[in-house]
Amino acid sequence: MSWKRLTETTHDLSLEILGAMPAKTLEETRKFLSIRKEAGQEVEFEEADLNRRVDPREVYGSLGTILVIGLPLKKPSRKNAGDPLRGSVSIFAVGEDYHTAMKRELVVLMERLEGIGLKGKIQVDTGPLLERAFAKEAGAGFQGKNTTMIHPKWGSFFFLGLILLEEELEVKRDEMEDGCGTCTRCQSACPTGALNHPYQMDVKRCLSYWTQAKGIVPFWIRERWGNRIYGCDVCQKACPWNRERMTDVADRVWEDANPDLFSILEMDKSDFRQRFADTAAGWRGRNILRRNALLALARPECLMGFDRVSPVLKDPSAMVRAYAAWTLMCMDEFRGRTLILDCLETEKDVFVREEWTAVLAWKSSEKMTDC
Ligand code: B12
Ligand code: SF4
Ligand code: SF4
Repeated sequence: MSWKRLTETTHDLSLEILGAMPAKTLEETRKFLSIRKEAGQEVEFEEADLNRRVDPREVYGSLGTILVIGLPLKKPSRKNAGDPLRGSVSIFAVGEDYHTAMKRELVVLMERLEGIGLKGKIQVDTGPLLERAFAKEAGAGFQGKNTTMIHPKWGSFFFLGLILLEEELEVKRDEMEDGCGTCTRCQSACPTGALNHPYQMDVKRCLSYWTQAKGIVPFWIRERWGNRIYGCDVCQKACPWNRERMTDVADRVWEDANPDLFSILEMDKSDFRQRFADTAAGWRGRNILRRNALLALARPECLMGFDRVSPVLKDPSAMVRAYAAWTLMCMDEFRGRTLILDCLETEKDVFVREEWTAVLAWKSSEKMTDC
C-alpha cells in the first residue's frame, strides 16, 4: 500500500491523513510522563495508566500501523470582543463538538480503508493514547514551544485523531523539523507563565486547564483570567504559523466565540442544553461555565453589571455562590464587602463561608500571590 493510495481515500472528506508510523511503544515518552507525574503535572482528564498512553498494543491489541489524522478547525477571528461584557470561548469549542465531527469522518474513512483490505480501529481525543506524541513520531507536524502540534498547512488549528491498523504497511513518514527557531512569541503572550519552559506546559498554570477544572481556582489565576469562558487560544493566536489561519471577519463563529457573559451566568438548564450540550465546551456542565462567567466578570470595567451579580450570592449552587463574592469584590470592593458580610450571617454552607472569608481577607491584605 503506497502513501499516495492511502491519502487518496480522504479526497472528499474534511480530514486528512497527516502521518504514519509502525505501531510501537513510545519508550522515551513513557519516561517523560513518569517524571511529569512525579512533578505533580498530571491532570484529572488524563489516562492514569502510563502504559496505556504510550503502548498502542496494550490498548488496542494486535496492531501493525498507526495513521495520524488531522481535522482543521473553523478560522478564529483576530477581532477582540470590544464590549467588556462579552466573554471568550476557544475556537476549539465553537460549533459542533469536534469529537462528534472527527468520529463521523473517521468512521467513513475506516470503512474506505476496509474497502481496500485493511482492518482497524479509531481513537478520538478521549482515548488513552497520547495523540500529540504519536503525531510527532509519525511526522504529522512539529511540536511548537507552546506544545501544540503544528502543521505547515494548518498551523496548530486542527484536531487530532488516530486510526490503528492491524496490517504492517511501509508508509512511515519522517519526523518534521522544528519550526520555531528563535521565536518566543507564544511564551511572551501566555498570561500565566505556563510556557516558561519551551516545549513543555506547566499545566497547573494553564488557563485552559482551569476553565475545565472543578477544583478551587487559585486567586493568582483568577487575577489573570481575563474574559475566558472556555479554553484559551492566546499562545496559538500569537503564533506566526497561524497567521494565515485566522480571519478579521466577525461572523456567526465570532458571535459564538464572544458570547454575552450574563447570558451564560443566567442560563437555566434548558438554555445550557440548547447552547452547549452539543459543543466541546459542555462536558463539564452548566455550573462550571457559570462559574467561569463570574470569573470573567470580575473586572472593574464590568461594574455596570454589579446589580445583576449580587443576587448570585443566593444561587442554589454552592460553587456559583462561592465565586460570586470574588466577582463583586473585584467590581467594587466597598459595596462587595458590605453585601458579602450581610449574606455571611445567613450562609450555612461551610465551603461557601470559607471561600467568602478568604476573599474578604485577600482583599484586606491586598496581597498579590507570586506566580
Ligand atoms: C489532557 C489534555 C489537555 C490538558 C493538559 C494538556 C497538557 N499539555 O498537559 C489541558 C486541559 C490543559 C489541555 C489544553 C489544551 N488542549 Co488538550 N488535550 C488533552 C488530552 C486529552 C491529553 C493530553 C495529555 O495528556 N498531555 C500530556 C502532555 C505531556 O503531552 P502532550 O503535550 O499531549 O504531548 C507532548 C509530550 O508528550 C511531548 N513528549 C513526548 N515524548 C517526550 C519525550 C521527552 C523526553 C520530552 C521532553 C517530551 C516528550 O511531546 C508531545 C508532542 O508535543 C489530548 C488528547 C489525547 N488523547 O492526547 C488533548 C489535546 C492535546 N488537546 C488539544 C487542544 C486543542 C487543546 C487546547 C488548544 C484547547 C484550548 N484552546 O484551550 C489547549 C492547548 C493549550 C496548549 N498550549 O497546548 C488537541 C491538540 C491539537 C494540536 N494541534 O496540538 C488534543 C490532541 C485533542 C485533539 N484530539 O485534537 N489539553
Ligand atoms: S492555553 Fe493560554 S494559559 Fe495555557 S499555555 Fe497557552 S496562553 Fe498560556
Ligand atoms: S509562537 Fe513561535 S515559538 Fe511559539 S509555537 Fe509558534 S513558532 Fe514556535
